[in-house]
Amino acid sequence: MPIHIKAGDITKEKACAIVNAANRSLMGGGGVDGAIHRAGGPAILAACKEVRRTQYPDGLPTGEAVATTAGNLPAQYVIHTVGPIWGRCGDRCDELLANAYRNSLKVAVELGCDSVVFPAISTGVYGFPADRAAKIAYKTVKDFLKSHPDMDVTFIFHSDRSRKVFEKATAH
Ligand code: AR6
Repeated sequence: MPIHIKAGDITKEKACAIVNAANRSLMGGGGVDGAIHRAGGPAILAACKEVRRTQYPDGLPTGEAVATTAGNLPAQYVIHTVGPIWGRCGDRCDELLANAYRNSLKVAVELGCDSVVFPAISTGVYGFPADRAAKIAYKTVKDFLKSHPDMDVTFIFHSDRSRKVFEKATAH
């Protein structure tokens, strides 16, 4: 099963789709969201505004996912998803994080993509414990790939330290 784990900058990835850890507004922000909008240029924000106008006037619900152009990025698409905010997700934190991964993969399939790169959704500004998030992310992707064995998934981490946390939590 093609699951890759690496450290690096998601904006440099040439996959069919990269996933953005966005917020409900889809209007950009800090962290990986800020990096994607900066590197991809204004076409991404324009597409997000269109998504808000036509599909999600109240914002993208937590755990859902939607695709836009990747603008100037080497990827073809950005799949925006919203992870749960640790401390505000009650007893649904794990389920909502799993939804964010699963729904992103479903969107990738709809786009006809065979490669997707994920950042560590919710583990930055949103404060989800990294080791707990790693277990959920890995299990959700592994389960999804059972029915989509040709999909190539990469988990990318901004540092070697966070890559190692993921590897330890998932016993790689
Ligand atoms: N490439 C790969 N990973 C990155 C990059 C990058 N260029 N930049 C950061 N990370 P975060 P969240 C890692 O905070 O917790 C934004 O303001 C980072 O080290 O980006 O889901 C949004 O607009 C961390 O491990 O996302 C939302 O408001 C991981 O990406 C909010 O933050 C996720 O951290 C979302 O918070």
